[in-house]
Amino acid sequence: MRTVLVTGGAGFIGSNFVRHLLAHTDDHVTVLDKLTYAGSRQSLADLPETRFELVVGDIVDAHLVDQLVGEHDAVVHFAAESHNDNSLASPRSFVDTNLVGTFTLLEAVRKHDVRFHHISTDEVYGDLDLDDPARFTETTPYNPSSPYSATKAGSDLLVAAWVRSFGVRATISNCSNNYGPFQHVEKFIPRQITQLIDGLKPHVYGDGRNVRDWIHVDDHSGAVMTILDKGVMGETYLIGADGEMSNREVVAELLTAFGREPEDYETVTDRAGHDLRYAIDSSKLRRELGWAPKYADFSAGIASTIEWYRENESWWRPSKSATEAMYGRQGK
Ligand code: NAD
Ligand code: TDX
Repeated sequence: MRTVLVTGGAGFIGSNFVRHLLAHTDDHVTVLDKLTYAGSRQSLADLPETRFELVVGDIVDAHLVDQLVGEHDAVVHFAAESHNDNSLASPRSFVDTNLVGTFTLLEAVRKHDVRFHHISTDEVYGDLDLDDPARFTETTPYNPSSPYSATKAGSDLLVAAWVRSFGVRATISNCSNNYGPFQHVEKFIPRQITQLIDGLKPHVYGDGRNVRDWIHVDDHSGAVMTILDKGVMGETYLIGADGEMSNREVVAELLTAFGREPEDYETVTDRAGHDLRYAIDSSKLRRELGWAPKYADFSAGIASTIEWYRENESWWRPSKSATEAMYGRQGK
């Protein structure tokens, strides 16, 4: 039986990944999570105690990290400050968690020679023009825009340096925008779904032409499991499901699903430095490791996500008013 330490496992993607791993392997999982505003015990509440444990702690805590890493066969590192808007308002915790936290984990996996998989984002590559035929690949130069993406880019470079300099057994994946259950209401799709459940209007930044490349979170989990099992040490894999859509198109899809007019949204203050377009070419992962996404139909994935938010109001309601108050102060 393999033992896996999952950092940030009480967050959106981490909790979905833990559920995916428990369903598809015999692994025992330990989650290390600080339970910031973005982490929730409730997201892990239904998991079997015999195969799963939650340790509440900080990835910057070198003593705790060293002890936990030494007790596991592999580490999958999701923990991060993840929201671009927060990184513009208050970047300090992004440097602490995303850079110093990743450094702390790397020192522990180096000491104990433990397999490490680092979760990152397509935002490290900057953005593309709307009419650019190019998509990001593993060789696209790094060019991050926001404090969030700069700290993620820095964390990727730390991993690459620890591989080359110290022979750490690590892989990196850079994924596009995820959607699905258990995503915090600060993020685009859950914010708009919960606005619509409350009978309010979606809020679209700027002119809404910005494009994101959407992937269902369960497809991200499957890709990470594939890389953990079959990935080549030192390699980077891009994860994406050919899901490019403008923010206006996504909002129209949500409004239609609620029986509202597709243009019935408010335009609000744009995000500073707002990246225009992300697009992933995931052919390396598909060709070399045989991965393929399962959620081909965005409308079906959105319908089941809306259903989840309707049925799990007790999960998101406590965060909704504080999140909207924060956006209100920013004119968003
Ligand atoms: P999230 O904000 O929902 O969850 C982050 C989790 O990390 C939370 O449970 C939080 O409590 C925990 N955490 C934060 N600081 C910590 C610390 N110092 N020590 C321990 N735990 C800490 O984020 P998410 O959207 O699930 O993203 C997870 C990872 O995936 C991040 O590394 C992010 O950069 C990456 N990613 C996200 C997306 C996306 O669309 N959301 C896309 C690509 C990559
Ligand atoms: O209310 C909103 N209105 C709006 O138009 C919000 C919250 C967002 N937006 C726009 C901004 C982006 O163009 O929607 C798009 C998506 O926004 P976010 O959900 O904040 O995601 P993004 O900034 O694209 O980053 C996400 O994908 C990459 C994750 O939050 C990151 O963690 C990941 O690395």
